[in-house]
Amino acid sequence: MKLGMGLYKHMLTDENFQFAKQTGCTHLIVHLAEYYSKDIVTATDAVNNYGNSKAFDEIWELDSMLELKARAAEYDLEIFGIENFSPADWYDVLLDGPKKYEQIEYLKKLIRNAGKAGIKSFGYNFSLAGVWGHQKKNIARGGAISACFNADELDIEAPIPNGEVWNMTYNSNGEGKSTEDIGYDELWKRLEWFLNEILPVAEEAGVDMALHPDDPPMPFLRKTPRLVYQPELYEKLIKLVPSDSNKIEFCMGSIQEMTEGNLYDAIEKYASMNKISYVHFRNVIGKVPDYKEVFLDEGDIDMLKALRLFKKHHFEGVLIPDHTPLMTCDAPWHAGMAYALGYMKAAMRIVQEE
Ligand SMILES: [Mn+2]
Repeated sequence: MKLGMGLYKHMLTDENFQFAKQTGCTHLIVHLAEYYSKDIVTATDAVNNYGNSKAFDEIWELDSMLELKARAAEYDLEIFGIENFSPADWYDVLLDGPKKYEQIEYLKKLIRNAGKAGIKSFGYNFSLAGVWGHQKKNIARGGAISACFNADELDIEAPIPNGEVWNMTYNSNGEGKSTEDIGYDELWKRLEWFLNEILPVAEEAGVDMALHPDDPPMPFLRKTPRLVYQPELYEKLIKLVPSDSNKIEFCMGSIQEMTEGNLYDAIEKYASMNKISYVHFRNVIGKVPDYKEVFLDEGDIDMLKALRLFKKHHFEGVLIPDHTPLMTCDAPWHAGMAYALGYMKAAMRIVQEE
């Protein structure tokens, strides 16, 4: 088990690498897609999304990845993974649109670049509605600002406008394929096509393709189906296209929010199959359709019990805090992260010494 931190694109600074080192991290998961730059805890609804997505950003070039890797190495940090494609680079793969053939070739290039840069994991979220419908409220302990979801407080059937997918805008003229009238089977078929294309490249590059579960794990959102909204649906993913590179970005928060199954059983099952690439170590109170993201030590999950199961199955990947509540001070995000990472470091030591 390795301790890591996730950093969004605008946070890939020497100062934050130093901060990661100071909190005891040895690894990083980096985001190269552009989102959360104005507001880390972002409320989205039918009117507000995560903003415009930029295609073919040069940050995805091999030289940029190597430069990032070298800068992180100056602080003894290894970049374990990249999290998420930019919607502008793969919207027609998700939408089965006319550009999917050229877009998949570009995605293959990005996976090869990651492999050449020694980056072992690529987290992705195969979703039409994406991470959507969170509200920003003072709901964590002591009134800390955090994300929450309550299906009764928003229009979960609000359709996705054309030109948007994955909760971002890829074409501000409103042109693009509709997301309506797509069934579960059709979305799984699109995922299967994507995996058949990308997994041989990922295997050769030595990169895990790690699927994040649906966040929020609703079966249907904005009139679109969702793929992994119950823990057992990961088994469907694994069987869909068998490959050593077909893996899971195991988000404990999202899995705990699911209505069926049990988080601890899911760790036992998928860790024993060696299918977990890296972990979002996050805690929550409640399940869909009503939950809130909270501090690691105030949620429904017994985080030490979970860690013991990762240890039991010899999990060797990275654990990162995912999101944390923002703490009331001059550096709300950094304080929240430092709190989470200190907790994780101590908990990992306790479990590893048992
Ligand atoms: Mn997550």
